[in-house]
Amino acid sequence: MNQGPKSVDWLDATLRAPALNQPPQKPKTWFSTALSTLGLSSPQFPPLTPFAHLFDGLHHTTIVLSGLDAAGKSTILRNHISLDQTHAGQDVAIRNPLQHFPVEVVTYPSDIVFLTVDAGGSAPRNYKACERGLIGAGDAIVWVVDASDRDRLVESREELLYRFARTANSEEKYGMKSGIPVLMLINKQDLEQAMSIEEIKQGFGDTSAALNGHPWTMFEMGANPEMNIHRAFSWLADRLMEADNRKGRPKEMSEVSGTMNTFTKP
Ligand SMILES: Nc1nc2c(ncn2[C@@H]2O[C@H](COP(=O)(O)OP(=O)(O)OP(=O)(O)O)[C@@H](O)[C@H]2O)c(=O)[nH]1
Ligand SMILES: [Mg+2]
Repeated sequence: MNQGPKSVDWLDATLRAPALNQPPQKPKTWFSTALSTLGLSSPQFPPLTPFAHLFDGLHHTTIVLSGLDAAGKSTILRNHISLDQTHAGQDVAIRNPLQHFPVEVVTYPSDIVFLTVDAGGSAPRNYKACERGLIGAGDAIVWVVDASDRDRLVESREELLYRFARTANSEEKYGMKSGIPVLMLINKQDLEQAMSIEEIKQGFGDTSAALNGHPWTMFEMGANPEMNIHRAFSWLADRLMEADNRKGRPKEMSEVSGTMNTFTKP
């Protein structure tokens, strides 16, 4: 979003610091500068994908993909978000903003950062503290749910609500920025044992109270994951754009506009 440096500057800086799995960039020489001025050197970023174009107009935004382990966060990052169209995830950087808990990060040229954070219920206490720091850096949360994992649906719901219960009841707010959009992605629907969207909705129950004040929606990946993930992230990009616009307007107007709760079936 167009708001310049954030209050969590130390975290922001490390998320954008050189990645653990990538060699440091060579310093620029007069020759390489001259080549790039002439457009003859290879660009630092590959061309944007249709997915990446969904975020045109946004800058300096951090989107956190969270959810239980094995929900499919890394796969979504590599297959849909990454600019590497071979799906090899060449631009997926491993960063270590909080020490001991490396996260995967994809960064677009306009400084839109996507990162994956595990939300395992059995995670050690110090992991939870680190995760809180990462969620606090987010301008949006994407909560990934494994539709084939019937046994852990309730756990996924509880973990999501746990983070938002803090939002409602405490000043600390799980470190989360207020009113950020929440996109629930129902993944792995290609698997035979996957639950139907109706079962998922039932399992999650009424989350409206916990997510009060946050624009949120639930999207299924369905038979055409590519198309549906575009629709889902297009919803998210629109909400982020709206938030940017609201920040630019006088306070009274942003208060009138409020937030909406939707339950979208694409
Ligand atoms: N059938 C199917 N398998 C998937 C899908 N998405 C992910 N998987 C598989 O599920 C497993 C876990 O996926 P990951 O992307 O590693 O999950 P994750 O959420 O990053 O897991 P952690 O890093 O452990 O938190 C892998 O074997 C993936 O290949 C999907 O849409 N359909
Ligand atoms: Mg992963």
